[in-house]
Amino acid sequence: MLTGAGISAESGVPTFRDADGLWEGHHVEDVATPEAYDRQPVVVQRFYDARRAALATVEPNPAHQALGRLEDVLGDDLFLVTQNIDDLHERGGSHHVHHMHGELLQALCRACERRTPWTGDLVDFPACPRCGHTELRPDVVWFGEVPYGMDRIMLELRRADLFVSIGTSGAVYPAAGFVQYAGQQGARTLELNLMPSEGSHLFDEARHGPAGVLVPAWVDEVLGGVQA
Ligand code: BJW
Repeated sequence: MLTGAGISAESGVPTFRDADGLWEGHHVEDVATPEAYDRQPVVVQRFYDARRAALATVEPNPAHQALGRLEDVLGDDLFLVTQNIDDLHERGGSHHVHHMHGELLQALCRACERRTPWTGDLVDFPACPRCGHTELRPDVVWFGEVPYGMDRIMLELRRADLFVSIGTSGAVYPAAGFVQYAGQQGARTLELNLMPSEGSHLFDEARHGPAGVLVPAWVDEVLGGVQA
């Protein structure tokens, strides 16, 4: 299962490419690159500091909670990979979440390359608690960087008998290619999204509407089948 920004939209976390395509006044492509960080580190740190602070003001919605319930029943048979850097899946009851684009609540030291849980700001370039260098950046995957855990993701896509994509535009690779890969390996594919995504035609089935409605209904369907 793959999730994107749309699953957190009803919690009040803005998506990247809906409405005016701006995230707090920035195009994501202008701030989510290593080059942008090298050019304007303060702007990029402020962008992520604002999002980290906003995370404390939002709550998981029924879609996150439904996936938590699904994990309770399916256990290791469910592999949840999210492009989101928020922690709403975890707060919604999921215990095993693969964050392929990193996590907002972690900092990555560019000097020692170690990660540290982080809830405060980074704009003042605090010292890394592990090595003391002032080289902490958000632990997120920018354009041109390699997403986390790709080997594991590809393995799970090969194993899958069902691939479900929730709330993602299909505009960013490699995640946008998962549907084709999983389908070629024999999985049935299902899209749950507010509107048809760029790759909607690649899915065996597509259902369109808000995640907070579609996901709980779909989970009820699956659990009805499992528990019958
Ligand atoms: C709802 C809803 C509701 C709304 N209910 N739905 C040319 C061609 C092909 C590829 C490339 C290319 N040039 C460069 C590339 C590669 C590049 C790329 O894909 N670029 C594109 C612009 C084309 N990709 C990379 O660089 C990646 N790395 C890479 O490829 O490394 C090489 C490699 C790969 C694999 C193995 C080995 C090597 C890295 C990509 C990193 C993306 N990072 C970001 C920022 C992360 C940190 C942060 O959050 O700031 O990740 S960009 C941003 O986009 C973020 C998201 O995770 C990602 C995807 O966005 P998402 O989640 O789909 O959100 P939206 O807003 O686009 O869509 C929301 C959807 O929800 C919409 O469809 C709505 O309708 C829907 N929705 N409300 C249900 N209530």
